[in-house]
Amino acid sequence: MARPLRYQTAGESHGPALVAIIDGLPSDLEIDVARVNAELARRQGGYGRGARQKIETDIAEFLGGLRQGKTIGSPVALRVANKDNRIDDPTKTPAVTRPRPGHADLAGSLKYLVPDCRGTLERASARETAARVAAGAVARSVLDAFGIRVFGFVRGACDAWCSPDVRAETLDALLAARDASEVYCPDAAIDARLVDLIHRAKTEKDTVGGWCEVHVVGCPPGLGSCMNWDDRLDARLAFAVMGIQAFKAVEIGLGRECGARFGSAVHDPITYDAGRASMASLGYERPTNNAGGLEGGMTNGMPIIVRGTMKPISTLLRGMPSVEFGSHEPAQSAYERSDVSAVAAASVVMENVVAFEVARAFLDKFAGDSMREVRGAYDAYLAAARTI
Ligand code: EPS
Repeated sequence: MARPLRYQTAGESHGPALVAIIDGLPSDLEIDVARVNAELARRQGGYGRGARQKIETDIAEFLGGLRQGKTIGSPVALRVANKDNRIDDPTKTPAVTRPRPGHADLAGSLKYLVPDCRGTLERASARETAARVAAGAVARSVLDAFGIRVFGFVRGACDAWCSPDVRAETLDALLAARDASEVYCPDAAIDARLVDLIHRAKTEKDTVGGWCEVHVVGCPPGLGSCMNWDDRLDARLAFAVMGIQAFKAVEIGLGRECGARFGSAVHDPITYDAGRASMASLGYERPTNNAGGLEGGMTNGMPIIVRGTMKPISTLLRGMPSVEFGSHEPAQSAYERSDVSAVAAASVVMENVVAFEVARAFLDKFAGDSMREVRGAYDAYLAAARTI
């Protein structure tokens, strides 16, 4: 019985570990463990990160679901250990009583009725994204098996942004450029400006956010569904991306710019080129991709394009106006060790949560207990779709 792909995480920032359980993977799927760990290492990087990343070496330890590197059809369990494990030592995790504007501190203390923000911030911390990156990187092995590639990068921040031409043909060069960049931005000129911007924020004891973008290349048409609102893949992607700590907006394709144009300048014309019938588009070509690969909540054979906006980190070295719990007197917000910018890391998180959602939609359409059945369903579908 094929179960829907889903996952859950547990763990606090300074607890013993972060864990993830991934349910619904078919059997006989080879998991690229080296890539899972490479993604975890990438998540720890990027210019502007704080001292925590020098303490940790994030590695996924698989506790269940695999035999000799392949799934057996059972839930996959993994653990990423925290070296900075001090949650039970009150001297090393003192009470936080001056909530930071923008963080979960105030809302969490009011929700859980605790005059110490520590409990909420331990779970709200973006450290949890290590577990989400690992879960996405595991599920991504499904996409690898069908030649579907996922590419995430930093598009920019403030007044510096790039618009790379992402296509199957340009992907390798863009990947190399992104991996050579300190802020995971494939445009060298913008990379330098972003480094300057983050440096300036640091000097001013301030923080900076930015925009991340993810492209999924090689997706067959028909992933997601227009039949039920919660099966629409654009809706699922928005949910997943908005669920990343500090994300405040999600766009698909042209996104909010759609509101500024007439229909003829938004919708992507449809043409047919028999010579490209073996491509993901099955020959249906679109000279533009304003839809971001999704129409009616379903993939249309063009690359999926998702953009997310990350707000600046809410822990400012210089603080922000706040109030002391108990006395209710004005006070500058508390400072906790943090990052000046985590936008590069966020692009890795976004890449992997998007990969997870696409893998989920893929397995919904081509469901099977084993990879052999999934492949059979995929091949049969493509053969049928080519007759349309
Ligand atoms: C993070 C770990 C955290 C923070 C950051 C991201 O570690 P620590 O709190 O021990 O320094 O650096 O978390 C936040 C930005 C936040 O608001 O909590 C990580 O591993 O990504």
